[in-house]
Amino acid sequence: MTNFPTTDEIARNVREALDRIGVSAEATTGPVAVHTPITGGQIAGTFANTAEDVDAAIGRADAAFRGWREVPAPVRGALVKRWGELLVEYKQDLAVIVTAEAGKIPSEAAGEVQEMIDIVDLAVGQSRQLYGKTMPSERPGHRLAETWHPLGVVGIITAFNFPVAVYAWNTALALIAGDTVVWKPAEAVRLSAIATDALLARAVEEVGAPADLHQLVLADRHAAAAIVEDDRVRLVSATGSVRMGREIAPTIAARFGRALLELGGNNAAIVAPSADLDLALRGIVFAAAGTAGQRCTTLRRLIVHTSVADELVERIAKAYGTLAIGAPTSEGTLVGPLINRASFDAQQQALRDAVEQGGTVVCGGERVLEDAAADAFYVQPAVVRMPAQSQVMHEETFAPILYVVTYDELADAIALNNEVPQGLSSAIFTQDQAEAERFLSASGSDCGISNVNIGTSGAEIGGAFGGEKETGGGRESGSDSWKIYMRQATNTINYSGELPLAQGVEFI
Ligand code: UN1
Repeated sequence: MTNFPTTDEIARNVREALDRIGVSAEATTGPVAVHTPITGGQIAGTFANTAEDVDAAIGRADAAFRGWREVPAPVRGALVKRWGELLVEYKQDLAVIVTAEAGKIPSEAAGEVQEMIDIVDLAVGQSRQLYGKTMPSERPGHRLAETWHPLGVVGIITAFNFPVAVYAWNTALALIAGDTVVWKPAEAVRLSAIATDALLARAVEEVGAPADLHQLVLADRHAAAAIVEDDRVRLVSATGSVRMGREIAPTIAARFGRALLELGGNNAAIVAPSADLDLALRGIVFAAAGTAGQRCTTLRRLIVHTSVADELVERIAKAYGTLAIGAPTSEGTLVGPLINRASFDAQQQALRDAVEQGGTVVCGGERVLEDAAADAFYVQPAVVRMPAQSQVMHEETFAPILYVVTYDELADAIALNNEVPQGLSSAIFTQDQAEAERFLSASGSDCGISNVNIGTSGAEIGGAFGGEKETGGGRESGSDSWKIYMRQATNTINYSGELPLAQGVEFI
């Protein structure tokens, strides 16, 4: 049984962290309540922006873009670098706020801030590497080249579960690309957003960049609709549910805006007969129960070879029995709360559906610590054996439920991996290289992330992050994702003094 902090203690810690970061008490004492999932109590209040405010914010970001796009990219990098230094300095404070608002355990909250620092490093380097290609022209005395230019205002919509990292993935690259940003964070995690934005504001001021190049709007989706609808927002980068993606994608497409969508994940791991089960066990438990099952990369489906299924399931259940569940602020806690009651209700419904579809709950699933925190929702991570990959396994339930099915042939396991509508992350545990390669091949996993001997979650920022099918197709953070934040221009320069037409066309 863990010790529970009082809501007041959490609020005090958050206030102190905000003080150090430089966020005034006024900014966090508005009429819209901010709750902590740790106790369910209210820790602050914020003001809500109206649709008019959002419109004005887009206008300011658009005006700032006119100047920012002229600033040389490496100089833009200097702003991002300073932001990164402040993130290093206030890492602990930001992590405290993330823990309070999202319920993450401290090492995961600090890890999330580390992702911000990492993407900043990458973006600063990238600011000197916005390479365009030069290719031979088919005509004499001509040069043919591609140039990358700033795009415009980027609208960033983020989810509660990674309240700061996903914003940083987008913002660090958008800023070095010469774009300006308007951010709509999830309503549950507004303090994390205010703190992150305050650190960026400080960096902007210190390096003398245009103050309006970042705009934070604390608005619900109705008030923030302009981010999706307004032509001035050239790219909308949105992380959230498939339902949200279905709603916004047609609107953005109708105005020929760009969309970068990071929607649901329903990630699977295959465990082959040759797998190192000790290693697989650790990988599975972190990926399935870590962050209380609230990552888009969380492991939700385990596809285990029949020959090792019983042993592995027993060992997972045993390991689950040792996981410390409770207030993330208590030493040793590994599994914190679900974000709210709706999330708990969805978890309960999924378990009922699983049982109805023939599943057997091996362990977990029940609500715990209700006496200690009546308004918070802690659950025991569940393992459910399913007779087949039925409907409930095709849906993403944002809670720690791990469904297990078995297979005999690798081809069937890969088919199960790919059968669901989502396509974010996937993994195989095997010591058979040919099996691993088949899983990674063109006819293997259809996901944006495919791993070998490592779980589905916890990706590094260096590789592009995102997934296929209902996951939305977007890629953000590392690799060459910077290109989506820029527009490409192809330039043909004629220094021949003649005017030969391409493809040998003859005219005047
Ligand atoms: C998310 O859950 O929205 O790979 C992002 C991971 C993290 C990011 C998850 N680096 O689990």
